[in-house]
Amino acid sequence: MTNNFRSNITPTWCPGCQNYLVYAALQKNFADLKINVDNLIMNYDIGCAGNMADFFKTYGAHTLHGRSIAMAMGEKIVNPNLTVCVIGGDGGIYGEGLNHLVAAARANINIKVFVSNNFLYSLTTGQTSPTTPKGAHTKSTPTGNINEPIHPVELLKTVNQEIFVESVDVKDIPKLNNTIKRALEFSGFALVDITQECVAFGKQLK
Ligand SMILES: Cc1ncc(C[n+]2csc(CCOP(=O)(O)OP(=O)(O)O)c2C)c(N)n1
Ligand code: SF4
Ligand SMILES: [Mg+2]
Repeated sequence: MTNNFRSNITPTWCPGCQNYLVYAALQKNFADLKINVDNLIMNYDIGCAGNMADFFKTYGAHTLHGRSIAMAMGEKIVNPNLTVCVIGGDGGIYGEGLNHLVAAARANINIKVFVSNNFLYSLTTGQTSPTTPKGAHTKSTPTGNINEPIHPVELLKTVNQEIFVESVDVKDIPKLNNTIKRALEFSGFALVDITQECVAFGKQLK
């Protein structure tokens, strides 16, 4: 079956949202690698990034906040022939779902996790996430964030040195495409941390 992986629903992100770049890069790499859409399953977390659920035309599940990796692990265990992907935000993957991220990395299960890391809970209009810089004034920390941010790439490298784990700035398009390609080709667990600025609520981080 041929497919450009895109549904006929127009994305509802804010104008200029950097999730458009992630969406385009994933489509390009699925096509370039000739990934069989019949064997592709996407698991979406909750949030602006997770809303990609409506914009891809593949098999998939729009899961619960923080639970997309748990779904993906189950799918891969049941059918190892599937290409199993996860798309989510820093709040869902590094906060509510961090235990699942660590478990998947420890098991080196062959799923591909793509995180739109915008350093905020954006869908809910800009509260702190685990990657929000210390001192940042956000809706949930009006006097400044008192917590140190976590560093997901460094964290996962301490969990398992056999896995693929890299961070890339969303605006570096060649590197973004190359990193996604290598993650999809890797024969085990892969995390691509895609740093970006939420154009609606990110200004408060500066
Ligand atoms: C279990 C649960 N807790 C909280 C929420 C409310 N909620 C919906 S989206 C969201 C924030 C999402 O932030 P992130 O995962 O970083 O995604 P982004 O919107 O930034 O892409 C929250 C807290 C929820 N839907 N479910
Ligand atoms: S709130 Fe931020 S992350 Fe969400 S759609 Fe708008 S720009 Fe994108
Ligand atoms: Mg976020």
